[in-house]
Amino acid sequence: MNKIFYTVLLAVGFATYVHACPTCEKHKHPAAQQKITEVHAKNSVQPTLLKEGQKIIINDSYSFKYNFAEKPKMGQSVLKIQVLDANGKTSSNLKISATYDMPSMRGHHATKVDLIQKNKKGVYLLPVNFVMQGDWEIVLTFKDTDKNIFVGVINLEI
Ligand SMILES: [Cu+2]
Repeated sequence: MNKIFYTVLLAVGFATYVHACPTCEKHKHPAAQQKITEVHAKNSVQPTLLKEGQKIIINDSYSFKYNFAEKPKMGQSVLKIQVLDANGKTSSNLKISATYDMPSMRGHHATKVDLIQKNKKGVYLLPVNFVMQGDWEIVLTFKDTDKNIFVGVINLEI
């Protein structure tokens, strides 16, 4: 009987120790970083967390900016992506694909766009259908010929 008691005590003690462990990966990283790690597991390129309106460097030849045509809300929104070449001119040389979903209920609204279409000005336009309120994640993958050169993640709340 005593043996069992001490075994249980030891197990509880160990569980408490593990939970409080300061080096534990789970507690060290903020939520956004955890999401990024999940995305990373599916891509060979290290994903970058993106911010609307900011210039994001892809490589020596390309950079891009993104913004929503209007403040995203329930229903259809349009994400605009403008790729710039080394001279700062709009470029439509890259292929961009996208996936989007709700991280809190992964798989339920998972949507894939294999090739984002461009308008006449060479700006990429991604229609995103936010069918629920809550947390959303959009993953953009940029390809030069057939090689992935950049993966970006957008996290937003609807
Ligand atoms: Cu949902």
